Amino acid sequence: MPLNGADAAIGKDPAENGNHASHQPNGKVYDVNYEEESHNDINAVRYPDGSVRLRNPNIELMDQDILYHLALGSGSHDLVEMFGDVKFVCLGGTPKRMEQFAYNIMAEIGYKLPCGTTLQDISHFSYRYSMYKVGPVLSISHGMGIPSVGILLHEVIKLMYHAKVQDPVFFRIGTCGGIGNEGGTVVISEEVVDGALRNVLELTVLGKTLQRPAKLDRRLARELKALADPEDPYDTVTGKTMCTYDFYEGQGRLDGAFCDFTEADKMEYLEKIHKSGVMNIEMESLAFAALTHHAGIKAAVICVTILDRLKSDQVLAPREVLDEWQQRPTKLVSKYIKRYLQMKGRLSLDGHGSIAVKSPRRFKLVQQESETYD
Ligand code: R2B
Ligand code: URA
Repeated sequence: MPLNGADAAIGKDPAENGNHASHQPNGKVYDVNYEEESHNDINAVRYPDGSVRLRNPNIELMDQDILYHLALGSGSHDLVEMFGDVKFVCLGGTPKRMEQFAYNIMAEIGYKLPCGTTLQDISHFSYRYSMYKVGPVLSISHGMGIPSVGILLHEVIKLMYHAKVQDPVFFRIGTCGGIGNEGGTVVISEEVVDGALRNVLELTVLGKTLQRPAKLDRRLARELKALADPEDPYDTVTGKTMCTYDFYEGQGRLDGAFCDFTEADKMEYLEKIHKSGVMNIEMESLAFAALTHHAGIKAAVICVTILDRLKSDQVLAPREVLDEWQQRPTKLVSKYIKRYLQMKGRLSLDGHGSIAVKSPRRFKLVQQESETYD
C-alpha cells in the first residue's frame, strides 16, 4: 500500500517534535515553568539509545521496585524480557474494552497466539487494572478519573523504564460528552484544559500545589486525523478537550444527586466553553497529557462522544449503539499502529511477551501482596 502524507510522518520520535519536558530530577517540588525550560533537554527523559529515563533518582537506588497496582515488580519479573519490545501503550477505561481492543489489534496486525493459548490479563492479581500484551502493543484499563489514570501512569512509565522500552507512544481511547458534536463523533484532542479552561494539571505535593503543563503531541493528533476515512458515516474532528474531576456537577449536569445551579447557568457555561473551542468533556486527559509530557512521551487522546451535552445530560443511546460507537477510536488507533509497524517492517513479531519469572520467591510475594490488600 502506498504511503500518504500522514504515513510519511508516522514514526518520528518526540525529539523531533520538541515535545519534551526537560529538567533534571532533584527531588524538590516546585512550580515548573515549561515554556522556559522546554529547550529539548532530551537527556532528562531518554538514555542515548532512546530508552525511557525516569525523572526520579530514587528508583535506580532501590533493590527492587514493586509496581503494586500492576502486580509486577522489577525484582520478581524479568521486565525487559516481558516488555522490552513494547512500542505502543493504549489506555482505556474498562477492562472489557481493553481486552477487546487487544483482540482487535491482534487481528489488525496479524499477531498469532501459540496454539492452545489465550490472551492473559497480566495484571490480574492486582484486581485493579487489566493489562494485555499483543506483540509491541500494550492494552491497559485505567479506570475512571484523574487519580486512577495518574496512579496507573506512574507505574506504566516506570514499567517502560525497567523494560528499557525505546520511545514508546501512548494513546488514551475513550468516551466523552460532545459539545456541539452529536453522539458517535470521534474527537482527537489537540489541547486539554480543566473545568476553568486552564491547560495544567494541579497536584498538591507536600502541602504545595504544583502545576504540570498538560500537553499532547500535535503532530500525532494530525497524523491520526489524516488516517480517518472520509467514507466513514461519522465525523472525526480535532479540537480542545475539557477534563473534569466529576461527571455530574463538574460537567454542569442537572441530573446528579446534587445541583445548585439552574438550566440557564448550565447552558451559559456550556455555550462559553463551546465558543472557546471545547469539543468534548471527559475525565482523564489532563493527567494523561501532563504525566506523559513530563516523561517526554509522545501521546494522543481519541474519544468518541456518546451524547451532545448541548442537548442532554443523560446517556440515552442503546447499548448496541454505544458498543459500535466505542469501536470508532479503537479503529483509528489500530490503523495507526498497523501503518507504523508496516513501515518499520515489524509486522512479523518475535517471541517477547510471555511471563518470565526471574525470582520465583519474589514473584509469589508480589502476587500475594497485590492480591491481599485493599
Ligand atoms: C469518560 O467516561 C467516563 C465517565 O462515564 C470517564 O472515565 C470518562 O473520561
Ligand atoms: N464521559 C464523560 O466524562 N462525560 C460524558 O458526558 C460522557 C462520557
